[in-house]
Amino acid sequence: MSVSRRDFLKTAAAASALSALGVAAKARAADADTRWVKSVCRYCGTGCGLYVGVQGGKVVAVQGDKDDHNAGFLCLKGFLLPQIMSAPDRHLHPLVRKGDGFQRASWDEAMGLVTSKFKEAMQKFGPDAVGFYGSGQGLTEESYVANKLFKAGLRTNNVDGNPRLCMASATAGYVSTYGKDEPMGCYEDIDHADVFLIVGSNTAEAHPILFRRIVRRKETGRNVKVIVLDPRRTPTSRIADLHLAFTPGTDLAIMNAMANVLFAEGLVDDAFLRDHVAFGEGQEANKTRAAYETFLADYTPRKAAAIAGCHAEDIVTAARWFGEKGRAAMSMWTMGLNQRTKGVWANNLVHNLHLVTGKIGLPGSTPLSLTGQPNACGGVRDGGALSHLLPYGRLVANDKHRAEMEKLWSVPAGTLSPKPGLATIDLFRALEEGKLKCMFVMCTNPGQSLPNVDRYRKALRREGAFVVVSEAFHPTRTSELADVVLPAALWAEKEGVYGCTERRYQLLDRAVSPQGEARPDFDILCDLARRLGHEKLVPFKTPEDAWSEILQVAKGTPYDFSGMTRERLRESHGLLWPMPTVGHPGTKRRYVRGEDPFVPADHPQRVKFYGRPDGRAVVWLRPNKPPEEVTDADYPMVFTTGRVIEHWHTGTMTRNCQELRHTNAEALAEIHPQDAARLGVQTGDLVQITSRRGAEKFRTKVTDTARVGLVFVQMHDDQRMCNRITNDAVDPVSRQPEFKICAVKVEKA
Ligand SMILES: Nc1nc2c(c(=O)[nH]1)N[C@H]1C(S)=C(S)[C@@H](COP(=O)(O)OP(=O)(O)OC[C@H]3O[C@@H](n4cnc5c(=O)[nH]c(N)nc54)[C@H](O)[C@@H]3O)O[C@H]1N2
Ligand SMILES: Nc1nc2c(c(=O)[nH]1)N[C@H]1C(S)=C(S)[C@@H](COP(=O)(O)OP(=O)(O)OC[C@H]3O[C@@H](n4cnc5c(=O)[nH]c(N)nc54)[C@H](O)[C@@H]3O)O[C@H]1N2
Ligand code: SF4
Ligand SMILES: [Mo]
Repeated sequence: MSVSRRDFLKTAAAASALSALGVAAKARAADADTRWVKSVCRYCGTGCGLYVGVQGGKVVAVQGDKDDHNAGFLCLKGFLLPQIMSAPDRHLHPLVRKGDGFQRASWDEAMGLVTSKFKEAMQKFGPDAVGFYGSGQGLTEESYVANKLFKAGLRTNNVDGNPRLCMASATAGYVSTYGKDEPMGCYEDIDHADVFLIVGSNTAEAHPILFRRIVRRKETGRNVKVIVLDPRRTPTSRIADLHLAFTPGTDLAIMNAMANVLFAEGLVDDAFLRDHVAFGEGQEANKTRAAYETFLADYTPRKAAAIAGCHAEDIVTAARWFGEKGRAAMSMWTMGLNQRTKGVWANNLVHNLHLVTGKIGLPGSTPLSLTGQPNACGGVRDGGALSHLLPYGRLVANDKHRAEMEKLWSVPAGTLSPKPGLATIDLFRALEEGKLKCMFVMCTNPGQSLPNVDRYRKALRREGAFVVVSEAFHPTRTSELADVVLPAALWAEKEGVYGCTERRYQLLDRAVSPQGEARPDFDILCDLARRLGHEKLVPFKTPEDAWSEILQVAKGTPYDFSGMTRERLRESHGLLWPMPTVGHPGTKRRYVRGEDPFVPADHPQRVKFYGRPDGRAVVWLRPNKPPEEVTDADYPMVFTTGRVIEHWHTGTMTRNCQELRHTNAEALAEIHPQDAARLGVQTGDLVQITSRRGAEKFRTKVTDTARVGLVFVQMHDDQRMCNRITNDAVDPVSRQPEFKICAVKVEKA
């Protein structure tokens, strides 16, 4: 079962070569005249520090920052960032729709039109007739201004964004288990872990530089084990000592069965359970440990294996490795858990494993949810730019929190609406129904990335709907549907803060001027605020002005990063909150005495889960439940979607790199040889995949990385769009859609 040392070294070398380019790697164009500006990678939530090389006012190169967590390494996408800056489809002038086409307009004309449409809609139909749809790729200052303008200025909570498609279940998982969002651990824990539980994460392709760090730990540590829970064989599972493959959507049974084994074999930490844990069901933390053990009795490894289509012995092995006393266990997960109608429950079940074993808050022992986008944590989750949130852990529905924000924002009491706004899918459904009249879309491409996308593409073009898109490229699958397309400055052309997976905040300095007439999203939002009469609410001249206010808004909250002044951010290579004073070193491990400033130095125990009033984290009794759509005679196969290493989401950026454009850019239907034989298709043949919602054609790739009965298609292709097929059913708590599972039929086309 365990990979031999020789095999491991071979696959590890291959994986590293694919994923990580070394410190010496610099783009060709760099030379002695190159000026280097400190920044952060534009792409994933790993948040690699880098330097942008500038010559003659142009970005010509990047190189990894040796002093940042990535130790100078970058993956291919990061390394090729310079190429996207002056791509032929860079969007450089405002455009306004004229019939089926667009006409060039001045900024004043375009913004004038936006202002009058928004004003008219609000006057006629009230504040909830408008909405903002943002992104975990915007800068913190941008998300902050949008959130403040719409919630406190326009007085609607219809502010949401693509983190709803991405991290909402992780957020709700952390909040329900610990009372507050965001991981307690850090990247450094990777260097101390003895066992990794990687569940629903293809780390090798989606977080390559973190994967490199896991590989290094496995190479250098003693008897380090990697367990991968993924229905497919992936580049990540190649380094696994145990790859547990199963029917998609059944891992809740597997994780409950792992907990069952931990209790049965005496691998739980009784003192930790007594001192730090509460038990709960539904929404209430009012159960006992005995009730939990009774609940688990139903999840024997044998029963779970029958549900999941895996081997019972593998579940037992996974539990034993995870639970072995004295060894540090670290879990990592991403969309395989979050993009599910039971996504929050799946998150709770990962936390349960750490809580029952007490493997939490120790070096190498932590549940670390990997964040997708570079600033989903910092800008949107922390900053509260979702429809139910206010900045830094505050809630729209909480009277005290609204009153606090009204005071901080100097607006009259009662300004903020107590009614949570619409979450992503509901927001687009309101557009479809004609209840939402105007939508501002910034730094995201919903016309390609939403599930059941044709439905929402129609909504975006609905008669009477007015859609503004701020975009760095045009046309995209969203901008082609818009009424106004504003040219956005891109990455190195603007300044602001990104916050990545491990609560690490970093400053991206502006390296070059925006091209054409492009403007930073920050400037666009401040201009919109002025035109809508909210210049007092949004008086900022620079992102730095907004940052000063953000420090005040975060002060005194569990996020407190008052010590992260612009100067400190500029000098540092990333700072981890909480960091309540300028002299504070930052916090690697939250909730831990001696590390977290909010745990008193004389606290009698090593951890304090202060996010909840009783200071306990909750072990939730979460039963196994099937996905929203299961296979049947008409739709006999499971359809799942995800990423490949070379491309980023809707491809607008990575398709603009020569080296990436022709690499893995076409979405293929990955089908197991047995299914291919049954369907009579071979690699290269065209198949049509149909769900209850829609259909798309793909060329086939016959591969045994697929599971029998499962089709995988990547999400990056703007021509063959997998989202015509995917399911827009959402988790009832997190409102995150089930991109990962739906039922389809596959036919030779
Ligand atoms: N190259 C690249 N990297 C990226 C991105 C990108 O676009 N390109 N995007 C970034 C973003 S925003 C995100 S959110 C992350 C996503 O990062 P990941 O979540 O790691 O990537 P995905 O490919 O979406 O899905 C991960 C795995 O979930 C598995 N899966 C499917 N169904 C199930 C299930 O029922 N249970 C379990 N346990 N697993 C299941 C799939 O087989 C797949 O291998 O990547 C980030 N990094
Ligand atoms: N089938 C399927 N669909 C999925 C997923 C999946 O796993 N499967 N994953 C979901 C997840 S996790 C995510 S995060 C979403 C991502 O979905 P999107 O956010 O829609 O995808 P991106 O391609 O990242 O879109 C970012 C857009 O912003 C533009 N842009 C780049 N920089 C700037 C800037 O500075 N300012 C402005 N204004 N624009 C800029 C880019 O050109 C691009 O069009 O997709 C979701 N959709
Ligand atoms: S791992 Fe992520 S952040 Fe790091 S270079 Fe690659 S895409 Fe950029
Ligand atoms: Mo994401």
